Parts: sequence; structure tokens; C-alpha cells
Amino acid sequence: FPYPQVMFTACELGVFDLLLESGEPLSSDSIASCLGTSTTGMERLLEACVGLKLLAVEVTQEGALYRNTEISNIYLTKSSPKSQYHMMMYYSNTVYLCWQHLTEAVREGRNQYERTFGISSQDPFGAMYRSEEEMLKFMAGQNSVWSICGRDVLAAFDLSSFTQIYDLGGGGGALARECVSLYPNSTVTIYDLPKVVQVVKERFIFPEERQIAFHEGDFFNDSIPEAELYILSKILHDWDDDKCKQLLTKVYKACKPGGGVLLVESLLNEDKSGPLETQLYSMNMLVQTEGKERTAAEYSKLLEAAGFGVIQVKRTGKLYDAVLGRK
Ligand code: ASE
Repeated sequence: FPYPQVMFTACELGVFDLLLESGEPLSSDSIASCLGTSTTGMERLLEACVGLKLLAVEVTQEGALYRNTEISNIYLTKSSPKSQYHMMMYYSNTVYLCWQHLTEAVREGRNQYERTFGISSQDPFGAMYRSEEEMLKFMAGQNSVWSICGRDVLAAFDLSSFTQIYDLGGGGGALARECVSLYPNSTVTIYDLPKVVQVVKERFIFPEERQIAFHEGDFFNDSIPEAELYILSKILHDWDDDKCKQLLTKVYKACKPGGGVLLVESLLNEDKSGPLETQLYSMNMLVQTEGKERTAAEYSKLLEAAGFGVIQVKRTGKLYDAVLGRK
């Protein structure tokens, strides 16, 4: 049964936000009337959320009263610093639509933008960024995961000797922000497509954040400036081996001697027996991109093919891991 849909719908309707703001348990009728939904639908949604332990219920003389659990307060309310609300909305309104065509994706071995949205899938990011609204949802969704594991991936290695850092495909900038906070002597330049950079400057990074700079470009077709460290966070998993080697070779040429590249990815076990989360991410890469999730050995091979020498791997125990290659 589609458990996540229950969580997505409760998020989208604002159930968790309302219960956080109210500060006291509420009845199903009052939640329905505050959120402008049917009572019969809301009652069942709340009961299912209790079953999923996203809400707690307390039965009083006036009837059932609902409140948030700790998990939903932390992750499912919009205003929490660790909110995953935007990721939920991206999954609910985009990712899950592509998954409707998983069977065809497996038959054909390619992403499902044409079937799902009626748009060409030649250029996956052209398709993913088909409107400014879609692009914003993706950027906000991608940002939210770094509130949970941004520190872990950046602290996996001591990066304090690198002061000039480029975050290639840095998107919404949340990882860049974590990076300058953890390494106060560093400057991080977010390198991304012009339309992404314009939006990140307007909506996500404030001008006061002086350690963060911007560079508009397409890393496959435009030049990559010289730097000491390049972060490629969830970039290689979007592309096939040829494109990955092409990009890494370009990064290697641009990289200062003694510099390096930090890959931030969700690593598969060497025998691909897990983790389940990563196996499912890899299926998601099939329906949405041209890439896949890989093992540490597979990433090491790609790095070596591009010229990188000493390669170190750190598993964080969270969703995303870190691989460092040195020039
Ligand atoms: C990408 C990351 C994601 C491209 C498409 C994507 C995510 C969802 N769709 O680089 C977020 C991370 N989730 C997964 C499944 O990797």
C-alpha cells in the first residue's frame, strides 16, 4: 500500500503545520474546517497518520483529539530547520508521477518524461526544469536533505586546507552554506546553469553571505575555472559512465595540483545487496535521469580514468557518503 502518499497528502494540506501552530490537540472536525477539507476525508487521513505514527491520538469525552509526534514536528512541518516538506512535495508531484511508468522504464532502459509529462527527454535537466516552478520545487527539495546530512558529508574528510571551492551543480546552495559554516576560511562558488544561478541568488542565498559566490555555466559545454576543491554532490548519479568521465576529466584539468574533488553520493554496497534506500534511488535515476547509483569501487574507477590519484572513501551511515580524489 502507498504509505508515503498518506504522508504527502497530510503535508500538502498543512495538517502538521496546523497542529504545530495550534499548540494543543485538535479534533478531526476542527482540522477539516481550518484546512477547508471534507470531514469524512480528513477523519480517515488522520486515522491513517496515527497508524503510521505521524500523529498521536487521545480519546476524550468530546471525541478524538490529534497532535503531532516528535518525528512529524521535526521533519514534516514547513518551518522546522530540518523540514523535509519541500522534498515531500517534489516526490509527491513529480517523482511519483514518473514511477507510474516504472515498467516501461525497465523495458526501455530510459527515463519517462515523454510518457509522464509529454515532453522530450533528450536533455534530462531541460525536462526537469521545464518551468520555473518545477525548477524551484526541485531546488528546494534538494536543499532539504542537507539540513539532515550536510555536516556529515562535509566533515567526512578534513577539507580545511582547501580555501577555493567550486560546488558544480550546487543548485539551491544549502550544501555550500553548510560548507562555509564548517570551514570558515573557505569561499564556495556555486556553479550552475544561468537560470538556476539567477533563482538561487534571488531566493535562497542572501547577499550578506559573502563567502558564497556564483558562476553561471553548463559544466559539460562551458569552461570550469581553476580551484583547489570541486564538490560534485549528486551529480555523477545523473549521468552514464561516458558523461561522468568527460566531466571528471574536465575537472581534473581545471584542478590545481594538490587539489581534489569531493563526490557526495549515496553508495551501494560492493555486491549491490543494499542499502535498500540507495537501490530505490537508483530506480529513481532510471525513471528521471540518465544515471544510476554506484558502488565506491565504481566511483573510484571513474576518478582514476580521469587522472585522480589517491582516492579515499568515507561512509557516513546516513543517506549520502563521501569520496575524495586528489590531483
Ligand atoms: C537528482 C536527484 C533527485 C535527480 C533527480 C532526483 C532526487 C529526486 N529526483 O540528481 C533527490 C534524491 N533522491 C534520489 C532518489 O536520489
